[in-house]
Amino acid sequence: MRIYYRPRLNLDGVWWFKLDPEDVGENKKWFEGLPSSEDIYVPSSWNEQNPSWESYMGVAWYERRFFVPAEFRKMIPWIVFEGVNYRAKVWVNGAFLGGHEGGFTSFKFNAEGSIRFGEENALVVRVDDELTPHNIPPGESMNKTYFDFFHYGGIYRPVYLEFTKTTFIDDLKVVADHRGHLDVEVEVGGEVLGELAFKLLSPDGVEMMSHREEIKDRRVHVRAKARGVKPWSPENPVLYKLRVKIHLGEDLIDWVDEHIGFRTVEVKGGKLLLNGKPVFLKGFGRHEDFPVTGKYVPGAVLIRDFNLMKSLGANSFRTTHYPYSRLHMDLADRYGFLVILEAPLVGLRDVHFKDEKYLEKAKKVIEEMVREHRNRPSVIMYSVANEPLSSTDNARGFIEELYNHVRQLDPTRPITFASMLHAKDKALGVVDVISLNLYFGWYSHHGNLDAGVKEADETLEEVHKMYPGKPILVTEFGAGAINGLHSDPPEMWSEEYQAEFLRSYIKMFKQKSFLTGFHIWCFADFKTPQSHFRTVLNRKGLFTRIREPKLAAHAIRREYSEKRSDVHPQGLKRGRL
Ligand code: GCB
Repeated sequence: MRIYYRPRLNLDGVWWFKLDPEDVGENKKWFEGLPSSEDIYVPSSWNEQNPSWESYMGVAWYERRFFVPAEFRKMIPWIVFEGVNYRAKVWVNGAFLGGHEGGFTSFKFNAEGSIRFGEENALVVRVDDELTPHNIPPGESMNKTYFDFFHYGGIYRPVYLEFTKTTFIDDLKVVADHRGHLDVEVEVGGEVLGELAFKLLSPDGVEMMSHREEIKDRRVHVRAKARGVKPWSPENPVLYKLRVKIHLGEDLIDWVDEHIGFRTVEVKGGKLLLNGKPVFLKGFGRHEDFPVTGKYVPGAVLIRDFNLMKSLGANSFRTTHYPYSRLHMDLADRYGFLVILEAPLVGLRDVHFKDEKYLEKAKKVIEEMVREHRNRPSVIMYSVANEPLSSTDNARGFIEELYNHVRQLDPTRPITFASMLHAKDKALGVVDVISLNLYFGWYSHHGNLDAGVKEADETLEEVHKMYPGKPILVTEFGAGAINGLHSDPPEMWSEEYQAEFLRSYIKMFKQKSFLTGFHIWCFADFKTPQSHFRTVLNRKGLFTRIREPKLAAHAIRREYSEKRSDVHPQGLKRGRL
């Protein structure tokens, strides 16, 4: 979690909006000001704000007017977008600032020279959410996607202006292990001058360490050992403050507090270790999805989600199927969740594995994701893809490229991807932890849970035999339930079938010592493209879309809050969350 002590101008609120189905706006110079408009709220996806925009896919324009105080005149104005789906082009007062492709990572532009101080300014953004097989994630149309979640468009994460002096902290990379080793790299932006001051503060504000040095280079690297630190863990998610300031003489030039946790993640002897001890992941696959706001989940709902997950005894989730918002990840650090951070590379197939350009684009997205979230103690693993059709050597090569890319960006965390092909997957050998999505008894053996669990059991054993040295994580298993639908005996879509499905799978998982955890698919119902096998929503949630519990939530509370030694044969102690 990072706090910048910089002047900030929040641009959340009502903006002007105009659809551009014929894509004429750029020729007609709409970037100088929209000719007509409707109201839209930012941050939030556009689709549900007006019934006629619900299934709109294509180009749309946004405009926002704002005032910049004259006293910021000597500072550099940055425009920060935390998330726009999918392509964005940005103008300020008619001047083009730049563009960005990719819906789930943030980007910013230096708006020096185009912002008017002490005056009104116009920010115009062209957003294009057209789906193509070359998008990340890929698809063809609203209801023909290679991924199973609704394709929401627009500026759906916060937008703000931030002001820095002409020397500033451009980037910060922190590695902090459970023994107190600290490795900090600061990238200085702008003019190289001044002095960098570091401090480590305990959770109650006591100074534990400090260091000052003159800035001679863009990159300042500090290694240190902090004594007596408490390790970060789900049981005790203790966050320390790494305070970085730039001084020039008497003046404070920039100031960033990074809230860090000291913890170590390793894969050793077929086990996933947290702070040197085996750890068992119990949790969920999830989505950023909420009625009306779409892909923006308001803070209050996120806090409810974390409290619900905790109350169920969960300690982990995967950011299925894209990096989540900064606020979402900040809460994961604070609530002590063990997060698998997933890249938005969902449903890749042969056309992608053969395409050099697509590989480059995938690497860029991964790099943006790693840079944005690499200092978080909650992120314990990266997932480079979900359900690639990786039964070929080409696919293995592609996953290997992604693996090596992440490895080089961050050598400290294990890497995985979620496989639906199991033993037939050629890329399992590449990664550190094997992740499997299992749906026997739902998509096959309809309504026959015994047969489904048996096949899931055999699949786990088969993959374990092929890769005996690797921990296996079940990244998805689940069944749909329409809330309020009951049946005895349990039948598909009833709350009872879902609860029984999860209980039977978990009973089988308890016999597998090579498992390092399981994530239920999924936490809450979420909107999907229309199709004959979805009822508007994907109903595999333990909670409805507005977070009301289904029967399975109660069943899982009992399963997850059992002593971990009962859940897991290796005798781990129960952690209070
Ligand atoms: C999966 C996918 C997930 C889907 C889920 C389902 O394997 O990873 O995105 O939503 O199955 O419910 O079919």
